[in-house]
Amino acid sequence: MPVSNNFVDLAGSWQLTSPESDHSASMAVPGDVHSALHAAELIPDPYFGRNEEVVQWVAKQDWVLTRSFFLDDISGDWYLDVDYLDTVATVSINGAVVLEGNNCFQRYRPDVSKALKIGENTIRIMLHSSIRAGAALQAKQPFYIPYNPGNSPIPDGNMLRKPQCHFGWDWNIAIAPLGLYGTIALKKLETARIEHIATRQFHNEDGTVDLAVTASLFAKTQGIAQLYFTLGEERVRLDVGVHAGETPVTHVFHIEKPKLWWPAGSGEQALYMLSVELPSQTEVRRIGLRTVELIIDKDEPGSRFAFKINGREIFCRGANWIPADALYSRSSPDKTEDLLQSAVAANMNMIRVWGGGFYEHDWFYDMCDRLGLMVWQDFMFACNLYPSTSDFLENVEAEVAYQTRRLATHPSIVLWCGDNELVGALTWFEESRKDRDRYLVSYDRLNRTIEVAMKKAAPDGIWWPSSPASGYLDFGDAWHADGSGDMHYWSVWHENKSFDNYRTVRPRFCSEFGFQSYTSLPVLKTYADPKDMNIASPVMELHQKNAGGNERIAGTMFRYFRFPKDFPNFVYLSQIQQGLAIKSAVEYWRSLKPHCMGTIYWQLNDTWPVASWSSLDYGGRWKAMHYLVKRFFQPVAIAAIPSEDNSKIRFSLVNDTFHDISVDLAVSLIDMKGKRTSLRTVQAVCSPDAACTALTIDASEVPEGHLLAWHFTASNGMGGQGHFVNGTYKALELEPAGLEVLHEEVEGDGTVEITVTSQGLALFVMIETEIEGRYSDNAFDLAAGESRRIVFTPTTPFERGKLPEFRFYDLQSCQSVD
Ligand code: BMA
Repeated sequence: MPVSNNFVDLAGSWQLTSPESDHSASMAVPGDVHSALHAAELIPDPYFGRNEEVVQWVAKQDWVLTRSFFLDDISGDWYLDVDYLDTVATVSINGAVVLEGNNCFQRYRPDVSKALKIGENTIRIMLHSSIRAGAALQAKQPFYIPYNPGNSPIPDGNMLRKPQCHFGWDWNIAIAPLGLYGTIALKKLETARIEHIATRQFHNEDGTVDLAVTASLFAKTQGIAQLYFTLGEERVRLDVGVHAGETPVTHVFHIEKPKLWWPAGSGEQALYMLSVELPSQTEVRRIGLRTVELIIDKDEPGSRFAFKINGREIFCRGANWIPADALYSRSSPDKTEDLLQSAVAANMNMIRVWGGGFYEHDWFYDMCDRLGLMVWQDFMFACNLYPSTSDFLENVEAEVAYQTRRLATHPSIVLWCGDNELVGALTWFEESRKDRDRYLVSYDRLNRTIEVAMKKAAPDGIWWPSSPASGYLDFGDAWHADGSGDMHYWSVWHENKSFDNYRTVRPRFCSEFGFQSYTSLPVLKTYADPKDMNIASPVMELHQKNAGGNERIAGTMFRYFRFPKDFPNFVYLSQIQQGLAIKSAVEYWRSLKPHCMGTIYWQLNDTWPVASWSSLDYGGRWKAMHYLVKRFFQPVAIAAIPSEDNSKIRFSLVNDTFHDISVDLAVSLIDMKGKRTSLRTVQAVCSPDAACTALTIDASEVPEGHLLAWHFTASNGMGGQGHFVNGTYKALELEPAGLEVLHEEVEGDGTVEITVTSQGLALFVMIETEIEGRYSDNAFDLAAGESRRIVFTPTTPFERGKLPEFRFYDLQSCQSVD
């Protein structure tokens, strides 16, 4: 336990007990109760089999956390510093209540001086059952506030300021976790403490930047605090007179030759180290100098929706982020960094921190700053209706003020968005359909509270009312109207439309659209026994949280493919199908640039092993789709896009770079034996930051029994290949590919080189092994006689001489029983 004369870190081992059952275990804090009970073997692994059902009792009762600590000096003022306390909690020290917490998204700093004593002290946190607390709050509402049972099988989560997906979601386990996921420390208040740091950037006409840094100092009484501001080499000391309450102190740094921060793929991620110090406290922030604008100028179909960074419009390529794990104790900065790196490795430059999870930890945004991932930051409200009573709104106001101030210095955050889908939710419940006025006014009170608090805390931040939203004070259907704002386009998945249907809309910015797949076989094996490996087994159904999801996956397969021969191939094909769905959308929408300026698919990651819309498995493996994402998000990309009547095929060339690009494109035909015949070669030029048509061909040029294929190289070194089937894959009389595989362990670096050669046509060749790691490419095509050398880099190097077993899938063998 790190102790100094002004600081006691209370993280570490606590005792967990329940006043309602005689369970007792030790719990690592920060951590969650379920993980502690599992570690103590009091509950089975909640993620395995049908254990979700077995552990339901945990959240139905209260839990108590206790520990002791020693103090030999209690002079002066002491406060408890707590954040990520989940959620309705009573904290007492030596029997005296010091805090009643009710918001997992607030930081609490109660004065505890009077509760302390010299010698041994005891701190106790009573975590009240969220299920009971939610029900009690619902009963007190002046009118019923509906929540979405389709997402949340555990009721009344909308009453509580904690991650909404804790109550279940259409991809999450429903176990209502509880615990403490952040800091818990006792600190002595010496003269003053730094409460917040805010920065404002002024980018001057002459190219210089003024960075105004404001530190808010909190004090209990008058005094003089020695404050240092340091930016790079420049360090200034200010002796500041503080008074009781908060005293803001500002220093302006003038930066003569600023290095700008850019999103990944558009330039460097230059970061300046800023520190603000008091003798007893040092706060460090990494500052990226950049300007952000959201362009929403009116135009013919409605209005634009484009992010401009440092004066340049940037097409946003990305995915939605949900919490890294359903249980906090199973997450770690390393695991999260791996997921975010996978986003960047797949050519993303933006993630959306979706409103049903957490405001993530500081280190999460530090990673985004470093990696160049722009963050669309939702406030944490999703898919429910919410109270608008004054106590609720006051709580929200404090939360928004705190979170905005905590996060606003991060260059990665480019947008603050009020919520996820709260406007649409007004149409989902009988109560709000019957009395839309009441619920819309209630919504507006909440939304307005968030907006005002956000703008006060970060006057330069960009506010967007909701996702999706057609515009400011526009409560229209942003699911189907594509003229303005951001769109959530779910007709293909939730309304069972064909993949072509993505080409019937022209979004300005699509911030959600998705298609499900099964999680990869090695991950399935972590929760299912061999007997459960059947798409309709109870275990598979429990690990599918979207009603009808398994049917949708299988039903879509019937439409496009011949049915796979066994369960592993069903899993494989579900991932190829998912990739093709999202590829259809992204390729078309990117080709509409600058009409469309962003595609953020649903969803990057998983919180536990489950069938879902994610492109990364729980644990971080790349599903087949993620390899496709890397290709269709490449800054310079070519796509074959059929016309509405399928009579023409247009090769669109997208250029997200700031330079002219010329591309050599070779288009060929491939027959079912894999024989390639050249059809056309063209050179096309695309101006900076644009999309154009490189070539259009008549569909009649592709004879029956042939695929259209192409490869290209671009003047900036990028390149790629692809194929296009005019019709469905199931109509193709594919012949066995005759794959030959050679693998070699590479001396020294722990990687494996795999060379795959095909005698015939092989589509979507996918390599898989039980060992975690990344392939240099996967889900690729081979024509007859072609080879590919793939490098497999295991996450942890395996023992020399013990090559793992690799499995190979391809479309033909997946569908044929021979
Ligand atoms: C969107 C999201 C989530 C959900 C997803 C899939 O609307 O905002 O609520 O998980 O759809 O249904």
